[in-house]
Amino acid sequence: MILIVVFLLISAFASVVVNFSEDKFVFDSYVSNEIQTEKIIFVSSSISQALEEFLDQDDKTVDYLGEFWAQPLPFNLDDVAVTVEIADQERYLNPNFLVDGKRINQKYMEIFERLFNILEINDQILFNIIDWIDPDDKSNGGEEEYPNYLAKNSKLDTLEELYLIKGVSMKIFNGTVVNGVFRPGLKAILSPYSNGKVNINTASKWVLMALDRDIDESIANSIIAYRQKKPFKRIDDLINVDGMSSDILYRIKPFTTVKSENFLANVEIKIGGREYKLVVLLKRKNKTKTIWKKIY
Ligand SMILES: [Ca+2]
Ligand SMILES: [Ca+2]
Repeated sequence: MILIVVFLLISAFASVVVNFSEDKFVFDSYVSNEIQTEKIIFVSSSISQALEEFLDQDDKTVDYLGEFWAQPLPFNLDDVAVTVEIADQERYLNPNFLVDGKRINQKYMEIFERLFNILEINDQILFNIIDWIDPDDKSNGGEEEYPNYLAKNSKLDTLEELYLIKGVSMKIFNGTVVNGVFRPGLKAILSPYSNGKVNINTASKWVLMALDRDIDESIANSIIAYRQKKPFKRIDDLINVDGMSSDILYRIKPFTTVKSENFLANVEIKIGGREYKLVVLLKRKNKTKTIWKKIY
């Protein structure tokens, strides 16, 4: 199955590579720049189509880190080198779910308060994030003021927007090392693309711990050890994990899943001596569709 998909990816490049030798003497640098641009646009569309096919090959009823889509996929063809890394987004928590219309969603608030507590991030930043998203503005008082711009008062479209929010520093965003131990930042635990249900087969220890007050580090580690042997096919299978109780299970059920729906692919492309970064967001229901793609 993987071979078929790799073949699809490679065949997408074949027509691009054929013309390379002609460029060298026929076109001046401007024209070859234009061609390079066209090539990369063509390659990007081919890759996003190939990614759709790739994810459609996968079992959609359960998603876990041992599956082929979760492994880095590098390949080379003449002077085109591509590395694909896909992350399901349901491994993360979505800050957009903190705000439900004009109100704070209390259930998500509890999860986020625990998360910020675990990561030792000041609670005030959580309120600043809510304020950034919620429709309340300065006219109601209480909104953070920013020197050169206004709070968005709408949902996050990208994670990098968090940088615009008061209190979010590089350390808080990227994580930091405390006493020789890495403490993750917001980028390792949040995503604005998740459907709001955490996939217990792919979520990190910190996200698992945030789900419930009774999931401590040892239970979270046991969940991870369990799924490495055997992925969870149903949420109810969590009851087999040491330390889990039916009470915890009952409480976390509405916020958890065993499969993922949104996938972000980070693709590095080296073509003609240049490097490009392609990011593709894909949504998979019955069929996988590209939601957007960006080239850097
Ligand atoms: Ca799967
Ligand atoms: Ca606001």
